[in-house]
Amino acid sequence: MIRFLTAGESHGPELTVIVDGFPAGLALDGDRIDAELRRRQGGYGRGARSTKIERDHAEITGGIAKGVTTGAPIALRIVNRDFANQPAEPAPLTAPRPGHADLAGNRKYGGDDLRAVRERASARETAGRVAAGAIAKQLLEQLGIETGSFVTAIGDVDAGVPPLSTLRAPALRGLAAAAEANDVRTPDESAVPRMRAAIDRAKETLDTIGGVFVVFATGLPAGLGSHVQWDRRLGGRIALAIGSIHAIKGVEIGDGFAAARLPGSRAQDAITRDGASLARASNHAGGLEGGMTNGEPLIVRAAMKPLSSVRSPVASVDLASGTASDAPYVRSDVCAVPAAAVVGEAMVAWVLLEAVLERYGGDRLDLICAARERDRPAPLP
Ligand code: EPS
Repeated sequence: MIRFLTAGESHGPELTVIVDGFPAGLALDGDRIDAELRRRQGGYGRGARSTKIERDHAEITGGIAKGVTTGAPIALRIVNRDFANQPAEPAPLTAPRPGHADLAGNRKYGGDDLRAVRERASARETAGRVAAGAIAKQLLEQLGIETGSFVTAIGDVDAGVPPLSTLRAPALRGLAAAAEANDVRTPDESAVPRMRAAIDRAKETLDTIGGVFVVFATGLPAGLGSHVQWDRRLGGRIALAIGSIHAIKGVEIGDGFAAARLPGSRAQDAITRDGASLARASNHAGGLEGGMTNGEPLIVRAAMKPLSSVRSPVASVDLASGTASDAPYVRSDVCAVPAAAVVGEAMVAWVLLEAVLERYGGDRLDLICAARERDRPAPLP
């Protein structure tokens, strides 16, 4: 069994990540973990904290010998540079901010300073997820599995992207590569200035803005996940992983909500023959059938709400005095959709790694690769 845990507060000394149950034998590239952390920190609309103060670096403090994983828990630390700027005795926060964990977290854990909740609920935690995901990606790559992402909408500005159900692996990878070249992480170059302008407008009007992103994976064997039990179905596991990301309010697999409007006959992916192999005419299913990968690209779409920390006044009630009081504005990003897409990749990579290790064993990379090699469908008669 593989799992990862994160700990640490947004403005505490550091974030801690422990990856437990990771196979032995992978030469882990720390620079590539840091490269993923940098991708998450970027994006147009991010605030000063992420772009100017923090320079995320994952220090590996356990689980590797001579650069290679040993099977022991992998421990990582990511220092919060902003810790040095924190006041020793900050005044308590007592008016909960709507949209955040403040009120529900205080009802749950008590206390007289909402900071205790918000410090851990902060999306800064996703730096730890991206570090764990970067480790997962390095193992998946050994099996030819790649993940990627791109942004398809910022607010009401849509990118021009072909129907996802028509996209094969090379096209998906091409879109992700195009998205990597701009700071809204969209493959449609013509949408970049409009998306940036929408973020500028949100900032000028003291507001925030959400959006939609796609995460995909290619090179997948058929049969990851299982139809036999609800909690082994991969669609549910992917939805959990993406839905657990801060500010995500919707998850779709393949055609998702659009499929609900189609007749059944048009929402299928016909099975065809391509030489000695099987092929699919389309990918409405987003690579999952019956809770398992079917060998086509996995395609997931997620909706991110606009961040709840808006500069304009938002009504609340001060819990200490019981009087009406605007929620305090605490520094925030205007838009974090490009970053959330990177987090989405990490979470999808993580779930796929879990499923791969369930199928091919989890102790040693060489044995996992050999088991994957044996798992090739026989040529058609
Ligand atoms: C966040 C609020 C902001 C974001 C932060 C998440 O932090 P601060 O209040 O310190 O400016 O910048 O995100 C990050 C620092 C990060 O690395 O993602 C929040 O409330 O969730």
